[in-house]
Amino acid sequence: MLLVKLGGSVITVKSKYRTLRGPDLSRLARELAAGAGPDTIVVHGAGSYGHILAAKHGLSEGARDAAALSAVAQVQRDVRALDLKVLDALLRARLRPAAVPPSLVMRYHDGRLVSFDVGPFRDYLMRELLPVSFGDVVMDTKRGFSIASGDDVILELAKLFRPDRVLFVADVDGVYTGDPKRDRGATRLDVVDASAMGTLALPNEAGQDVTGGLRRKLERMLAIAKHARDVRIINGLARGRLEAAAKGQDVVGTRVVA
Ligand code: IP8
Repeated sequence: MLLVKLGGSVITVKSKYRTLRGPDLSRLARELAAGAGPDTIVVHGAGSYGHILAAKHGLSEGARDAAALSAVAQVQRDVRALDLKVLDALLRARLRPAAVPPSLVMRYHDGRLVSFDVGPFRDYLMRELLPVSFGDVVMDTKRGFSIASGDDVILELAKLFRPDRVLFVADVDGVYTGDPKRDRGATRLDVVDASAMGTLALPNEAGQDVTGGLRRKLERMLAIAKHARDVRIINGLARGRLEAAAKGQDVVGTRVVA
């Protein structure tokens, strides 16, 4: 099995509210159609369809007042709007996507996942459809609502399906010793493991990313690597890489090993 996370930074312009990177999304969908086998699940991030409003209203801490509850409704609607764009792109690429919204299959308590219904994923796969899930606002039995990252969905799927390969499609070539967008001396690492984490100059602060900065994301990937044979971060803006990686080829990127 192949799990693919299309990062929010590669399918949207993360700093501009509800702005799609349409041509990149269409190309990535075509690359998936060319490279991925039938046993594949796609999960996408929320990008600017989720993080900007969720950060503004502090939704990762829950939602109780009227303004926050209105933001829950708006963000749920916005991430679905993005999901429809992803479904459209996959359909144009002649795949058979079927949406599995986390708000219907995941439940949290005080910010922690307490239940995950894998049934719809399994049922669509059995019927030869391509399950597509995404970062979402989900119900939380203590805080009202919580944010489920697409990475959290991937972690649960990895535990249950033990995939051969998990591909995190990002807007950079992999994990660097520093910030590759600012520090020209930053070098890419071929492999990252738990021991390397301590030596990396990773920012702890997440900015507008309500599901954590790079450190938090890498921690999740390390957890995912315990349940998958091969976990990699690759650059989705580099033409052809997703297709090659989906075919099992060894492309430029960073492997995450448990
Ligand atoms: O972009 C975040 O999901 P992610 C979900 O996969 C929301 O971390 C609603 C901000």
